[in-house]
Amino acid sequence: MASSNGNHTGATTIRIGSRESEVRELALKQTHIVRDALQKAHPHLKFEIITMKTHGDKILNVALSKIGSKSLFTKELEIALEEKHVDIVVHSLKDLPTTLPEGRVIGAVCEREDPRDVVIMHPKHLEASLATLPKGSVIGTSSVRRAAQLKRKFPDLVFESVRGNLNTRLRKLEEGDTYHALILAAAGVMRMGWEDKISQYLEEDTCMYAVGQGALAVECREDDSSTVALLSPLGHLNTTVAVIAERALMCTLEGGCSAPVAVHTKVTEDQLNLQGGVWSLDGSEELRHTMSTPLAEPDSSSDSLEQPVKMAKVSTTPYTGVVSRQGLDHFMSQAHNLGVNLAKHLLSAGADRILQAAKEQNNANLPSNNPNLPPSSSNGQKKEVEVNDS
Ligand code: DPM
Repeated sequence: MASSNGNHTGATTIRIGSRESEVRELALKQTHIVRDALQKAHPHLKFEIITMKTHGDKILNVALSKIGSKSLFTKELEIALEEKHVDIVVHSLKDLPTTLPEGRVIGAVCEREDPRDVVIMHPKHLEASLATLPKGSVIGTSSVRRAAQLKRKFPDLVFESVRGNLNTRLRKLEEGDTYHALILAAAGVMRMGWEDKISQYLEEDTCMYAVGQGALAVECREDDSSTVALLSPLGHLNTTVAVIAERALMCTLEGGCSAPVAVHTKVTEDQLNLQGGVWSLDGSEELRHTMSTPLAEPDSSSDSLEQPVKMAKVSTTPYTGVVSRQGLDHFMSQAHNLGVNLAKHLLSAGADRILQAAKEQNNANLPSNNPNLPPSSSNGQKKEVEVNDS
C-alpha cells in the first residue's frame, strides 16, 4: 500500500519505481508522463520517483547476446514492487508479457499515442520513402514483426538489427553510414520530442503495429487495493478495450514479443474492430483476418435495478493482466473474447505452423547465450549489449 509518511501534512506518498536512466531516455520520460497525470488526478497526494540501476544497466560493458532481454531491465523493479519499496512501475505496454508475475496487475492503461510505426530517414535521404529508396538500402530494425511485413512489401530493401536505446539508434543512423533509415514506433519518437524527424507513417496495408504499441501501462500489486483505486482515473476506456483484445489475441496465439504478430485496432462508440496478422520471418507467408464485436451495455432488462457498486477486492484478472473495473467488466470481456476468437480463426487457418517455424528459425539464429561460456570476443574490446532497452 502507498506509504503514509507521517509528516505533519499527513500526505500520502506514492512511490514510482523507474530504471535509473538519463532524463533524456524514454523510460524516464514515460514515468514522468504518468507521474504528472497522477499528480493532476490527485493534487493532494505526493508522488516520488525512485530510480534504481537494473541488472541490464549494471552490466552495460559486458559482452552479451540477445538474452532474455525483458527481465534484464525490469527484474529489480519487479522485486522492488514485490517487496513494497515502490508502489507502481510504468511500462510500455508492448513490452509487458501477456502473463504477468503472480500478484501483479496492470492497474491502468493510459490513452494510446499514435500506435503506428514510422520511418526516420538518414539525413541524406530525407526526400525518399521506403518505396523510392535505392535497391539494397539498409533499414535498421530489430523487430521481426517489422522486418517480415516490410520484406514482403519491399523485397529490394535489406533489414538489419539496430540496438540500444532510442538516442543510440538515432545517433547510429544520423552519424553513421550503415543505415538508410530506421523503423520506430511513433509513440516513442513523439515522447522523445522527435516528431519532426518522421518521414513516413506506415499504414496497416504496409506494416501493422505490435500488440499494445503506443500505450503506457501502470503496474502495481494486485492486493494493493488503495493503489489500484488511485490508478483508476488514468485508465482510458477505448485504449483499454483495444489492448485487451490485442493481448488476448497474442496470448491465445502464444506469440511472444519476438513473434511476427501484428494488429490494427479500431474502436468506435459501439464497436471494436480487430485485424490480426501473422507472417513468416521472410515475409513470404502472410495470414490476416479481421473480426469485430459490438461494444454493448449488458442487457439489463431482466435486472432493472442497478446493483449497488461495491469496491470489491480486485480478483485475479482474466484480461491478460489488466485489472477489471466495476462497470466496465462487460466491455472488457467482449474485447477479450474478440481477441480469443480472432486467434482461434488464425490458428485454424495455419498460424500455428507459421509461428512455430518462425520460433525455430529465431532460436537457430540466436548466438549462444550460455552464461557459463567465456565471452565470445577475446580481443579485449567491449561489446555493446544487444538487448531492447528502449
Ligand atoms: C518490442 C519490440 C520493440 C520494442 C518488437 C516490435 C522494437 C524493437 C526494435 C516488443 N519492444 O515492436 O515488434 O525495433 O528493435 C520498444 C519501443 C517502445 C516500447 C521502441 C520502438 C516505444 C513505443 C511504445 C522496443 N518498446 O518500438 O520503436 O511505447 O509502444
